[in-house]
Amino acid sequence: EVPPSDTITVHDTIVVEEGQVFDGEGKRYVANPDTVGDGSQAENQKAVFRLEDGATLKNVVLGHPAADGVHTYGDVLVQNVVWEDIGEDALTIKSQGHVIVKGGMAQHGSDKVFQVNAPSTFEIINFTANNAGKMIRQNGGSTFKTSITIEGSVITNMDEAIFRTDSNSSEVRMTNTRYSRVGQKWYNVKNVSESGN
Ligand code: DGU
Ligand code: CA
Ligand code: CA
Ligand code: CA
Repeated sequence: EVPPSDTITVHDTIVVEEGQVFDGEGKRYVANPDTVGDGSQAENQKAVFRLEDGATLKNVVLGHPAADGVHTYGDVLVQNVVWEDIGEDALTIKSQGHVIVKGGMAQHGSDKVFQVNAPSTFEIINFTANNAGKMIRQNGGSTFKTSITIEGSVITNMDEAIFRTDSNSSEVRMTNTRYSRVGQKWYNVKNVSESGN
C-alpha cells in the first residue's frame, strides 16, 4: 500500500520523452479529474503518462482517477506499473511499435485493460490482470495486425475475453499463464497458440 502522503496529482499529462526513463519510485499518481480525466467510461480523456519512442516507465502506481492511463508511441517498456483502479482503460498503443509490459498489475476496469489502436508487437510478461471486461481489445473494426504474447501472467475475472479483435491477421501466444473466469477467452481471434497454461 502506498501511503496517501506519497500521492501525486497530475494536472497535465506527463510526457516521457524519447529514450528517457521515468522512475516513479513506487509513488501513486492520480489524475486531476478536471484537466486530465475522471477515470469514467467517457472517451477522450487524457493520458496520465505519454510514452514517446524508446521511453521506459517504471515503478509507478496509478491510483483513482487514472483517466486514460498510459499512451504509447513506438517502442516502449512499462515495468512494474500498478493500476489500482483502471480508468477509461489502462494503456493504449497509440502508434506502431513494440510494447513490453513487464511485472505489475491492473484491476477494476469497467471495460478494457489494454487497448490496441495501432499495428504492434505487444508482450505482456509476469503481469496480473483482475476484474475488467477484457484484458486486451484491438480497436473495434480495425484490420491491422497485432502480435500478442502473454507469458507467466495471472488473469482473473474478465467478463468477456482475454483478447478480442476484429482482425483476421492478429495473433496471440499465451504461455505459462494461470487464468480463471475469463469469459470466452479468445473472442474472434483466428491465430492462437498456447502452452503450459
Ligand atoms: O472508434 O476510436 O475506445 O482508445 C471509436 C474510438 C474508440 C476508442 C477506444 C479507446 O474505439 O476511443 O479508448
Ligand atoms: Ca475506450
Ligand atoms: Ca481510452
Ligand atoms: Ca475503474
